[in-house]
Parts: sequence; structure tokens; C-alpha cells
Amino acid sequence: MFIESFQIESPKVKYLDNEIHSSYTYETTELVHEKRNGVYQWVVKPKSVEYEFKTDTKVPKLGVMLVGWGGNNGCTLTGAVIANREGISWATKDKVQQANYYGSVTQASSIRVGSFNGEEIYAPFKCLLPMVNPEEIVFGGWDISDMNLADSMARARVFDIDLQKQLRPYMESMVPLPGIYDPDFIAANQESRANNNIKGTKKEQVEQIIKDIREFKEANKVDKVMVLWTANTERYSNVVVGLNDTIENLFASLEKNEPEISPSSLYALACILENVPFINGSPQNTFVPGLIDLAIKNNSLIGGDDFKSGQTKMKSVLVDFLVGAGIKPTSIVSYNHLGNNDGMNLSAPQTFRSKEISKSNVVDDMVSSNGILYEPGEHPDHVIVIKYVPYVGDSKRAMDEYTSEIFMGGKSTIVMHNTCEDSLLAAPIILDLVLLAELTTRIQLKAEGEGKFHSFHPVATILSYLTKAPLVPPGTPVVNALSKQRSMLENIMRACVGLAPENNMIMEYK
Ligand code: NAI
Ligand code: DG6
Repeated sequence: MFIESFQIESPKVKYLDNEIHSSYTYETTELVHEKRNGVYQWVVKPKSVEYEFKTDTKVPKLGVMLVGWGGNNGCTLTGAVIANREGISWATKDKVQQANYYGSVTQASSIRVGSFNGEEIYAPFKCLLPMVNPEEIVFGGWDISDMNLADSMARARVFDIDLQKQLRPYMESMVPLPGIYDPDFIAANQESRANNNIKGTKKEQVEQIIKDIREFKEANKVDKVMVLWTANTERYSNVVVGLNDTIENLFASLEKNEPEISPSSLYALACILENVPFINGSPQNTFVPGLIDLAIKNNSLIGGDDFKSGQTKMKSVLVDFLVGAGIKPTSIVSYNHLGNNDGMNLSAPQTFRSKEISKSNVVDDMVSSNGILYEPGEHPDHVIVIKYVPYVGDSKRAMDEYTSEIFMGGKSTIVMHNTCEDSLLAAPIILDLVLLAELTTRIQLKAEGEGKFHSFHPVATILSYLTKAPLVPPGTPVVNALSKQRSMLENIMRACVGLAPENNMIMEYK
């Protein structure tokens, strides 16, 4: 059964005027590797840690600035939110379609809240904690192309034509601000659209981005701004001692106008200096070490990298299932072909390499979790192929072949083929990233023994569910398995309202 909302009554939760305060016992384990009777042994000890969470329930008026606003993802998200806000429906050859948020975990998924009269009861994910309503977000941003969003939508060829016609009046006046263009970091084939560029040195470009954010905030009277990179995939920048390895070296390099500082790092730098959250939806190493250190020092949220939209999402479910079932994946081969501008940009070897890296590491944690199947250091063969095929436009084809060793020397090969508009997968993920990142900035916590409340670590691992290569604080394990990532997200939100983590034990019926 599905219920629209619920209230929590618990001695561990207090609802104050502008705050939810919860006490929470975190059940975990402590491991020691010690000599017992002359032999080293692993000893696992259950451990409880008391936490307190407080969540500011005042939902701000939110401004979202997208880098690459005029791209397929940017205009698709903007159009979709307008269509939802305005209650737009449109005729397709099948039916009259209503705007919706399918694919957004915050807007279109549910959580189990308990059992009632022998039935499982579910409620909307978004009713766990107060979140920004997407329809109240003010969108803006930058693009190296000055095309307005209505024309970008037509160029993207993602929405049905009847929907485009209805959205055009809302989107015609939306024109991206000039962006930071550096042809060295993206494919040469992007040059023809780069007619909207911020001039000057890299330092001046950072200053301009800061000015843009301040002006946007003021003009739209928003309380908070979040910035998200959904611009072209860049090549990796070189991480070099003396260049970008420390905060000081990064600033010195900025002063020297060092060519190796990428545009995405410049936007991120501007945001960190302004204490504006910055999320990277593409695979490149925007967050060079000096930038991560600065975000930590300034306690400014950063998150990334690379939206986990289709093929990788399936992979982080399927490989988790196989390895969890005691089956040994030995070869994973993933092909993509697509014909949108992202595909064209990725047809250059350097930008493709960024995507290859982020798509390749996504099964590592699952493989290393099972030492019965894999020797230390052993990995399945894992190959990524992406081809640009203009005719298919935004409708990406993803083909995957998983070969596994099964019982008694048998082999199992699973093949998947998915055809889907790429931007319709990415847009709801962008929405979730900004909504969840905004929410986490309103949560404070402290563990027993900690004197003061503090925010989550500025490197936002809580967003891992939405990214292919989750950015984590130094020394933190990377979790790619999708079900674990979702549990982390949901269970942390449950903790904020004093609910136990979902453990699926259903003891009521045992
Ligand atoms: P797109 O090529 O349609 O849009 C990118 C936009 O960024 C373009 O309008 C371009 O002019 C602009 N741009 C490039 N460099 C810029 C800069 N330095 N400053 C401001 N604007 C700049 O690409 P699309 O399909 O919207 O994808 C965007 C990004 O999201 C790509 O990097 C892609 O790899 C990544 N991504 C997309 C996924 C999807 O399912 N659609 C999934 C995972 C990642
Ligand atoms: C070709 O792979 C284009 C890419 O931008 C993908 O669409 C994107 O990385 C999505 O990847 P995945 O693996 O999450 O579907």
C-alpha cells in the first residue's frame, strides 16, 4: 500500500520550529588483527556509536546554475521542470503524455515505512525530509554557445515536437552567460559552437564566474545557489607537483595563467571561493588535489564525478548480483553508440579516455569483495567502446556482454541492449544531485565525544548513487554497488528523523 505522507513519533526525535533533532545509535563493527595463541586472527567486535543529527527545515529558494546550460542535458532538464511546473501535456502517437519526474530518485521513488495489517507500507522518498520543490528552482548558467534554450531544445531533438512548441515561449528568453572556453581541453570539433566566451586571463575568468554567481543570486532573489557541470567532457589535466598539487601551488599557477588549469577547475575554484556547492557531472579530473584541499579548508561542498545514468547503473546492479550470488564475471564488454554533441566530443581520443577511465573502475569494489572468486589483484577483462553515429542523435545504444564462470566449469553469457534518449536519463539525475546536495548542506551532526555539531564532510559521498566515479574524501572507500549506494542515502535520511536503517529482516512475520 502507498501512503502520501506520515509523521514520526519517537522519544528520540524532536520537531522544533525550524529544525528536526534526532538521536541515533549507529550499529557498526570494529576490527582488530591481533595475535591470539601465537597466531594472527581477525577479531570483529560489534560497536555502537551515538549520533545526534539536526536538520534545518527551512527550505531555501534555490538557484541552480548549469555549466553547459545550452547542451542537451541542460535544456532538457530546464524544459522538463517548466513542463511539470506548468502542468503541460502533449500528444504523442500513442497517447496524451503528462510531464513527470520518472528517473528521479527524490521525486519518483518510494521508501518502505513499515507493515500494517500484513501489508508493506510505502511512501514517497521525498517526504523523509523537507526538500526543495523542483518547480521552485530558478535555472541559469553558462555556455560557450550563445544559443537560447528554446533553440537548444530544438537542436537536441529530445522532446516531442508538440511539447517543444509549448515550451518555446518559456525558453526563448533564456540565454546562457558566456563560458570559459579552452580548446585544449575538449575536442577540436567543438570549436564551431564556441561563440560566447569569457575573455581575459584565468584569474580574470574566475573573477567573472564569481561576479556571475553574485549577480544571478541578486537578480533572482534566491537564498542559495548550486553550480553543476554538465558541459563537454574535458581531457584529464596533468596533476603535477608545483602546479596543482596544493592550495598554494594552485593559486600560484592561477597567477601565472598556467595553461594546464582546466575550465572546469576554474568554475569549481570560483564556487569554492564563494562557498557555493559545485558538482561535476562529467568524468574529467576537475578536482585536482589543490582544489580538493581548498574545498575541505573552506568547508565548501564538492561532488562528482560523471552522472551514473544507464549502462553503468545496470553494471553496478548486475555485477553486484553476480558476485553476490557467487558467480564470477570474467569478461565485461560495453559498447555505446550515440549521435549527439556529447558523442561527437567523445570521438576525440583524449576526451574518450576520460570517459573510459570513469566507466572502467565501476566494478572494482564488487570484485574485491569476494576473495573466493578472485585472487588478490585479479579482475575481469573490462572493455569500453564508444562510437559516434550522428544519425541516432540523442538516442543512445548501449550493448553489454557479461561472461561469467559458473558451477563446475560452466560459462554463462548475458547480453543486454538498451536504446534510450541519453538526456532523458541524465536530466533527472541532475535534479537529484542538486536537491540532495542542497539538503545535505542543511544537516548537521555530531558523534558521541564530539563537542560541536558539524556539517558532513565537504566531499559529498552521499551523492555516490548518482555518479559513476564517486568522489570521496582521501582515505575513504569507494562504493559503486548501486543497492549499497541507495541504502546509504536512504538510511542517512532515515537517521535524521530517528528511523532505524532499512534492514529487510521483516521479523514481524518470522
Ligand atoms: P552537450 O554537448 O549537448 O552539452 C554540453 C554543453 O556544454 C554544450 O552546449 C557546450 O557548448 C557547453 N560547453 C562546453 N564547454 C563549456 C565550458 N567550458 N563552459 C560552458 N559551457 C561549455 O552534452 P550533454 O549530452 O548535455 O552532456 C553533458 C555532459 O554530461 C557530458 O560531459 C557528458 O559526458 C556528461 N554525461 C552525460 C550523460 C547522459 O546520460 N546524458 C551521463 C553521464 C555524463
Ligand atoms: C557515451 O558513453 C556517452 C556518455 O556521456 C554516456 O551517455 C554517459 O557516460 C552515460 O553512461 P552510463 O554508463 O551511465 O550509461
